[in-house]
Amino acid sequence: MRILTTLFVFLLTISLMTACESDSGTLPETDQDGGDGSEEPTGNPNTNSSIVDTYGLLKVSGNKIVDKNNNSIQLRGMSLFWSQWMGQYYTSETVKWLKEDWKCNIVRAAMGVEDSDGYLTNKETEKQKIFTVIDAAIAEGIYVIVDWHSHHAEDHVEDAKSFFSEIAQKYGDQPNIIYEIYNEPLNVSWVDVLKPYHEQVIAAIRAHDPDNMIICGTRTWSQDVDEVIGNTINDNNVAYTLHYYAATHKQFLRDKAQKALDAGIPIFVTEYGITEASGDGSIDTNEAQIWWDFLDQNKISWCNWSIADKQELSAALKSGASGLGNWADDELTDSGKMIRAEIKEKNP
Ligand code: IDC
Repeated sequence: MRILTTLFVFLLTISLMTACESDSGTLPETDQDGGDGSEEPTGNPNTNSSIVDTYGLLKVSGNKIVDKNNNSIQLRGMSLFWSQWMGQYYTSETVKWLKEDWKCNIVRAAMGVEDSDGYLTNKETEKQKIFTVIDAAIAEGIYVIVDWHSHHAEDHVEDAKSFFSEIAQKYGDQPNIIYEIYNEPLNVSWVDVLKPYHEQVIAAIRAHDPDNMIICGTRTWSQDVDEVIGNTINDNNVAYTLHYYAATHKQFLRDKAQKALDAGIPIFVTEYGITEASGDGSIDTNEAQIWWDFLDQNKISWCNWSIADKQELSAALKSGASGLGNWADDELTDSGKMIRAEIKEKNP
């Protein structure tokens, strides 16, 4: 009898152990390594995985931006202001606040190039600000656009090549990085000036980073996306910038965007305002909504201009708002409040 009891206890123990082992084998696994394309992105805020863990490396596919599992996605976030004039917001705390409080899943670091005290005169200082924002975005698990904020980039091709080459070497293995290699060209030819500029800078990036997304500016302050039709850049992860200011640019610009989309051109709105093109003047709430509907219908990602406390209507912050985030509601401007509400409502 005693032997039988011992045998029974032994068998019970074995079967319990086996049950435990097979249980642990079915625990959900997190997929943070690129995945095999089989699961839906959830962006679930209740899990510990970040938006970049979930979506991974972004790619263009037809006229859409897709995640690592080939699901189309739309990002919404904020552009910082010219780095040389609003350096106080190029901090890890601001990036953290924009993610946690505003629910931004992307930020744009707008490195001023030519104008007074820009990158061309203060290379190390301006570059360090961009590094700070990139490092913060990586720590927070959100996307970051590295923007060559220039209107004359074709005059400084070698500088752009060496800057982006350095960024690609340092950060090219991180899925967070998106390169915007020319903010807003003026009235120069796509075929003769802009396309060759982009091709040279892209070659410098691709020498170190074969796959992160690169966004190219288009003629007339990045409005003429339709000029790219039939003349796209030969690289498999390039999108094109469309910029608008809702109180100035209306249906005519959506028509241009639609024409490009219909021709399979992927568009990324790396910068827009709900004011006039000056960044000031007036806010057009009605037109802002029409644009948001258009962007949502077409799953176009965007960043709003801008995180700044300058006295102008497009600035999101009131004068003196801290560079450490933690902004109270009454430190946000009308634009800041509207944009924050839109991001919080729509982002996962
Ligand atoms: C504007 C700033 C303004 C500054 C000006 C300098 O809002 O305070 O004096 O730059 O050029 C853009 C540009 C962006 C502009 C913005 C508003 O990318 O740099 O910022 N805008 O004019 N394109 C269309 C509008």
